[in-house]
Parts: sequence; structure tokens; C-alpha cells
Amino acid sequence: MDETTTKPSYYLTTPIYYVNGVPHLGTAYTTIAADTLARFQRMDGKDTWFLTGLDEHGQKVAQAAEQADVTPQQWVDGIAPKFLETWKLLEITNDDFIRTTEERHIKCVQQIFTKMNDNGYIYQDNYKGLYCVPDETFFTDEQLTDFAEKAAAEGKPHEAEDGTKLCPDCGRPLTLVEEENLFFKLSAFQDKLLAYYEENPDFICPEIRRNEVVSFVKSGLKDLSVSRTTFDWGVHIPFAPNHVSYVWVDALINYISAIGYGSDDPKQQEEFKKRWPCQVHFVGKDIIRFHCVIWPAMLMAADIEPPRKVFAHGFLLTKGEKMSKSKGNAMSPEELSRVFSVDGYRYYFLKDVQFGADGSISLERMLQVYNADLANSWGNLCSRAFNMTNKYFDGIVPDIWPQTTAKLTAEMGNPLAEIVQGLHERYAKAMNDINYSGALEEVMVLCDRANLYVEKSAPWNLAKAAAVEAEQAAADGTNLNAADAPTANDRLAFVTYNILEAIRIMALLYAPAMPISSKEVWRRLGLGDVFAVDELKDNLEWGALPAGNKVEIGDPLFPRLKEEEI
Ligand code: ME8
Repeated sequence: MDETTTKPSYYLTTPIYYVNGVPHLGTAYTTIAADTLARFQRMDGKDTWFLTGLDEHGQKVAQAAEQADVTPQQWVDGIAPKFLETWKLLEITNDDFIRTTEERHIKCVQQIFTKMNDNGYIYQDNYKGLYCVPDETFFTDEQLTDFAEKAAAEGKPHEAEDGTKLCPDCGRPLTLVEEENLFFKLSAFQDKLLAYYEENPDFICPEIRRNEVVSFVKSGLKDLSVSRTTFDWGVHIPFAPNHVSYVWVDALINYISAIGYGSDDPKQQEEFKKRWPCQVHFVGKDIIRFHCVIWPAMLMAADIEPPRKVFAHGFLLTKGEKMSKSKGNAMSPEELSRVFSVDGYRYYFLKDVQFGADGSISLERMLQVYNADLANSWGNLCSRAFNMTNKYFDGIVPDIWPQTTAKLTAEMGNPLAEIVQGLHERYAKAMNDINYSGALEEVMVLCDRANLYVEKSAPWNLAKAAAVEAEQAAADGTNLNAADAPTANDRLAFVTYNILEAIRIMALLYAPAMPISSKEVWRRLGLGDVFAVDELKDNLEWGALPAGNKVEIGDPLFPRLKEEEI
């Protein structure tokens, strides 16, 4: 039987990013978070499919191309490789990369439009209203009045000096759009959406976002303009060929076009059946309404099940401001991973920013976390253990008789094995709850305890005692190994083995977040590819590190960094 068919399917996505700029810390944040979950799900036995890609249509892209004096297609073809390069650098393991200019996607958008139209949810009307081109978002008069009141109360502007209204989300000037548009009857879905939220309490995470969406929908939904007629960089609508799809409607459909919805190919049809509904759409809180209101309504209008979950994380803030390229407060993923290493970079964002909440990030804090958790705790533990194995056991994982292990466990205890008991449940729960700091904290508890274990069991003293014992035995002509009681050398072997075994387990659990160093630790322990593991729980059984493996010392995994180096 094909093995993959027996594994439960786990499909997860990131937003497809705009190609008006190159990847930055914000887009990398969502992508790293999704990659970490994808890696965990693969290792935990799921048939995982991880999708990311690019949102290549719309007025914003058309304008960027015009400014660069190239065609929109040339423009997007120039940017796409930059995303691919950055994702490769950051060890992103997406299974597919969808671009909305691909034929497979365009055909699917056209089918969904036709389906929504056939089902009576599309009508034609004139649209007059304000539009934010950078956010590709329409605003109603009510939204703008609310914004003006709020801005006045906070003493902030809601209009530019020339009277042009500003965008409530990003503060940039709005554009007047007056054209014939197709409308989607979003208003028809208010009750259905509220019922869906009620029946699926985990659909919108975290809870604060769920409450926000529920009260937005309760306040009343207006029909949505879903096509544009004044420019043509988009998907042409089959039954209204002078219209192109509103870029958000086009973009959202990527989540099903990429896995074969509406394809003529039977294999693709099977793929869609297996993958949909998606387990989780990762998004930032800025695009929650598109994903939790418009998207499920579109799917309902086309007789397709909504996704299982949308997880909206917070913003990365630098000095209290949303970090973005246009504000000039964006450090690049390339620069940061060069200084802190790719793993150090991934770790910082996953461990130090509670996923879901906004997170203030700074180089100072990044340095602190890197040095404390990675250089001093995890990296140092590995160096000490590999050096010890080299010094006391010629670099070979010591072999201990099971009876001796049992005696020593009774005599000395094994606090590391105790922590590992139930660790899979605790770690997997945190991961499945998309709580990366929680999952990483579980591993850090073991790491801290292992460092303490080295201190308390003082292998250097055990080594001295073993030398004395061996000398004495040689003088007396006795065979230490024949004795019933464990020797000092047995104690040293027991302690060394326990530390190495804890390291094997930690590398396994750190692997989704820190793929490069975990792979390397497994290699140095003489083990196979850590990412070949697809039964995480079985691999967490204490004692799986084979005696006799050759251990390599290697360079420090996370060399300590000084302030002047960042
Ligand atoms: O919205 N902090 O694309 P986009 C955290 N094309 N995350 C951030 C961030 C920050 N400061 N800045 C950006 C679009 N992000 C649409 C999506 S999906 C069908 C279409 C992340 O390039 C976060 O995930 O503007 C946010 O939602 C996304 O980038 C927006 O990316």
C-alpha cells in the first residue's frame, strides 16, 4: 500500500505576497512560522503539504511596473526569483510555489467566478468610492466616517493637506474609483458566516481576532465590488470580458487553485479531495477580514467547504511602530541571518515573540536571546558533551550493560530521562496549538536540566575516580569488570550517555525551528538525517542512541557574539 495514503493530510499555507517589493522581515516571519509547523507535522507523521507563493496581479503591481518602465509580467518575473532565493536561504520547505499569473490559477479563478455567478451571487452595478491602492482595499463611507472620528479624537490627520482622504489602515492617500463593477453578494452570507464561526470555535485564532471578526460581521456586511474595468492587469472574467477580477478575490483562490480545484486532470482532482479543507491559513492580522469573512463566503457561494482554521499573528514592531519597508525600519532577513545564522534568526522570532501577539523586536534583544539560549545553553552543552565523549571514550558513544544501567539509574537517578517522559505530548500540544515559544520552552527545560546535570554529576571527577580505581585494580591484579557493583568508569559512561541521548532528543525537537544545526548535531552523533524522521513519538523513546556511534566534536554550533559584531 502507498504509505502516504495512510497518513492524515495536513495542508497549510502562507499569504501569497505582493511583488511590489522584495521579501522582508514581516513576510519572512509568517513564512518561517509556517515552515516550522510544516516540518513538525512531517516529522509527526502527517502527509503535509505546505504552500506559499506570490500575488502578482492588481493595480499596485501594474503601477510598480509602469514606474520601472517594464511590462507587469516582466516586473513580476523579475521579483519572483528574489522570493525563491530568500526562502531557500531561510530553509523554507514549501512543497509548491503558486504565482497568480500561472495558467492553472487563472483557469481556476475563472471557474470560481462562473460558479458564483451561476449560483446567483454576482451582479453588475456602478461603483463609486475610495480605494487604497497600496493595500488594494475599498473603504465604505461609514468606515471613513468612523476613521475620521477616531483620528480627530487622537489628534491625528484623516485627510491630506489638499483634502484627499487617507487610508484608515496605512495612512496613505486614497484614490477615487468610479466605474462599472461586478458585485459579490457578501451581505447574503452574514448569518451563514456567524453560524460557521459558532459551530467552529477554532476557525479564527487567536481569540481576540475571532471576537473582532464576529463583531465586524454582526455589524452588517455590505456587498463587495469584485471586478475592475479601468485597468487590465488581472484575470479576465469569462462572462464579462472587459472586467478583471478584484485582486483579493483572485489572490484568495490560490489556496485551492494550487491543489487542483477544477482541474481536468484526475490526479489533481484527487489531490484537491485529499488536501481540502486546509488545516491552517497563516496570515498577519492586517488581512484577517479577507480570510475570515470574504474567503469563506466566496467558498460557500461556490459550494466549497471553508478552511478549518485561520491563524492571524501580530505585527513585528520596531521601536513601537509596525515594521515595513516603506517606513524604512525594516532590517533584511539576509543581513540578520548572516550575523545570527539562519537558525539563530529563525529561533529568535519563534521563541521571543508570542505567536499571535504583536512583538517588539530589536537587535539588542536578538543578541541577548542568541547568546543566552543558543551560544551558552544549547551550543555549549553540545560542545561539552562531544568533547567529553572524545576525551573519556575516544569519541565513541559508550556501551553499558543493561543491568549496570538499571543499577546506576536506581543509584544515581536519571533526571533527563524523567523529563523526556511525556515530552512528546507536551511539545506536540504546543506545536498543534501553534505556540512556538511554548514548544521551544519545553526543549529549553531539558537543555537547562542537562547543563545542570553536567555540573552536578561532574564527569571530570568521575574520570579521576575511574583512573584511581583502574590504577588500584592494576596494582591488586583484580578485574574491575568482573565485579558486581558498577565502577567509576561505568558511572562516567552512564552520565556521558545520558547527556548525549538528551542532545539527540533536543536536536530532534529543535529541528522544525532550527533545521541546519539539528541536522548537524545528528550527523555529529553518527545518526541519519533528522528530517527522515516521520514518527516523532517513537524517536523520543529514551535510549535510542546506539552505543558505538562515532561522535564528532566539530566547531561551536552557535559561537558567542559580541555587541560590536552585530
Ligand atoms: O497582503 N509583521 O501581501 P503582503 C508581521 N498579497 N507580519 C508582517 C508584517 C509585519 N510587520 N508585514 C507583513 C498581502 N507581514 C496579500 C495577501 S493572501 C491571499 C494575499 C506579513 O505582501 C503578514 O503575514 O502585503 C501579512 O499578513 C503579510 O505579510 C502581508 O503580505
